[in-house]
Amino acid sequence: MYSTPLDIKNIKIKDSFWTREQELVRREVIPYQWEILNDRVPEAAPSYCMHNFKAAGMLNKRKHEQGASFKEPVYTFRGFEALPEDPRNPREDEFYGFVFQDSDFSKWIEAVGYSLATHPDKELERIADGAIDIVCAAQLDNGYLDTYYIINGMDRSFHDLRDHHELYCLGHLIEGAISYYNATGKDKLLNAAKRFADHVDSVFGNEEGKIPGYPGHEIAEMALFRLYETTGEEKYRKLAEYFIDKRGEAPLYFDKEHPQPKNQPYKIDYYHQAHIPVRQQNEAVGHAVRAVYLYSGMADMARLTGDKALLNACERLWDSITNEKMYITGGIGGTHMGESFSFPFDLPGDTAYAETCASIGLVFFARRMLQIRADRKYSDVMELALYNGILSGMALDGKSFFYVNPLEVVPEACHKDERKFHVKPVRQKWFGCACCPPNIARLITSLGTYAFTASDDTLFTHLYIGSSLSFNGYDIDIESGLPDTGKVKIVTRSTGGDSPLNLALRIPGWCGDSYQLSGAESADITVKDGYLYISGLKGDNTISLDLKMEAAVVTADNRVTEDIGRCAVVRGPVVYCMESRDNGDALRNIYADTSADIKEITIEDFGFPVTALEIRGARVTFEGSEEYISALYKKAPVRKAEPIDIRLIPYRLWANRGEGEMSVFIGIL
Ligand code: FUB
Ligand code: ZN
Repeated sequence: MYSTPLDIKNIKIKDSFWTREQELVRREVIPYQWEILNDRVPEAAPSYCMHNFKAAGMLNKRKHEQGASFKEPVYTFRGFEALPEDPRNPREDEFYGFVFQDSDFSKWIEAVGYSLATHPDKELERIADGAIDIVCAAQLDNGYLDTYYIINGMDRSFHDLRDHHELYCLGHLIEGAISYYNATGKDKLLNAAKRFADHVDSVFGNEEGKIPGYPGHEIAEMALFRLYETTGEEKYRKLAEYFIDKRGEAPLYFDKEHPQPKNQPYKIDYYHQAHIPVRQQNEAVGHAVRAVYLYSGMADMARLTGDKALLNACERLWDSITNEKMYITGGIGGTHMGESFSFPFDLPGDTAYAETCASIGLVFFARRMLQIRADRKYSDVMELALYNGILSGMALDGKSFFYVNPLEVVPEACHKDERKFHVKPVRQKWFGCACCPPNIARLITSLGTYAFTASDDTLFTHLYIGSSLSFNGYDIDIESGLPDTGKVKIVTRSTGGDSPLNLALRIPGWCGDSYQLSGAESADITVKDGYLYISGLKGDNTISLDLKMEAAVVTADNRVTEDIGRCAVVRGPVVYCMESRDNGDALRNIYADTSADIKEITIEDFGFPVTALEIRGARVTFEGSEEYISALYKKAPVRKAEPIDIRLIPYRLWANRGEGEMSVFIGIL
């Protein structure tokens, strides 16, 4: 029996940890991003996002006014990121920014929708309605809506599916429109998204005269399934299925559009997960965000169609990622070449890509797998990514962001070594390619839809987040101590019905099945795939679940050569790291005594209490006495070990106290 996310309006999050993050997004990030979309933050890279919609709307208006005498722009390629000569004086009728710049609005409005669903806000709604008017004015009469081509010339639209992002923009537009519609009941943007989807449906497919292609950057697949589930209109589901079935068909569609670029450093068909049909895929490859967005769509399709071959492929791809290609932080994408997965077990820390969006996509994939079958192997990773590789993407004030989330940083290398230019030692105000910040915003505002799913008769709790919700005739209040303690309390109150209540509670892998349950004595209790099924509860109950949470030392599989002889320290779902601010520079010289007790301390460095850790160790150096060829190398080294207490902070908080070295992995003494 499949489960579905609860209506976001049904989940009131009141949590000692996540309320802060949600409020940050609501009060700071959403307004800040609106300023950014309108190029009103002087110290940040201009977005040009709303500028482009206005320019396209102006052209559209002119076209209507001039009728047949309107001269359509003739397409000339101006680069994937077009910039004005003077960044603060863009021409009002030109397109600027990345080819997918429209999607920044869509992600913003999606976050706005989730936020309004739980926190009505008339002023924000007024701003959003105004933005929607601007966006909709840019839409062509046939439904097409991508400002890059509307402004630059429609004659080449849908001619470069491999690199251009029209179908990606469609996907994000659908997601944003559904969120806003669900929150407000206003369907203007939803209708625009449907019209664009209808246009795409009329243009793409196997039928004679249609384009037999599919998205170069996946997301339209999962968005169209969602549009189908929102509207009940089969055509959207069929279109999504077509895109998924078509991918990987030989010969490669993208090659028919135009030959592969010469000297491409990575294999382009792998980059797009189009090397073979999706049901035959065993290994997660290529651009990591694209990959997990595709796999999310595949999981939707497997759920909606019962297609076993597709589900098996999803399971294999999940295992490929999590057993061979995932950082301990829930980051994915081992190489910046093509922002891609590398080969199995290649997980370098200092050149990691681990794009914030990729971890977010992993959460999308996990939730969809959980909807098919509750298994903690999915929810454990979902939680890991959330507390670590995703939250690290945003500063504590919500005003600067990481795109790349490395596991080791030496600032000088980031500044001087071209191989590490993608790794930033401090968060950036904004990015020309600003996919990550609005992605964080939409995820955090919709957190409740990842924490819980429900089948007809069972409420699944995948993440422990303090919340109130109702389900099957019960009001349910959840209190959670995570990530500080593993103490969870669930109070259920019958609201009058007589059906029993069934709960499925995740027992996280990190507690190693050490937990105590009380208050559910009257129910049937079974455990399956890491979920505790409490069935047949009646009336009012107070259930306590105590998940053992203690700091632990973890090592990577020996095939991760990068981490041989090194360890990481975790506590529950939280991964810790060293910073030079606490431990001095040259973190590679620090070694931990893994047999020592790990001390928990509370620190106030971040403006609120944070559980930090201390472990005994040493700063180890080797000094030789006699030069070998030059002063760089010495013979007869003598080991010096100065005992120290190594201070560790949660990885998500690194680089919030200025620039310095950071490392998740520590040498083992
Ligand atoms: O191509 C759109 C987005 O930009 C991708 O998802 C990110 O990886 C970045 O390349
Ligand atoms: Zn991104």
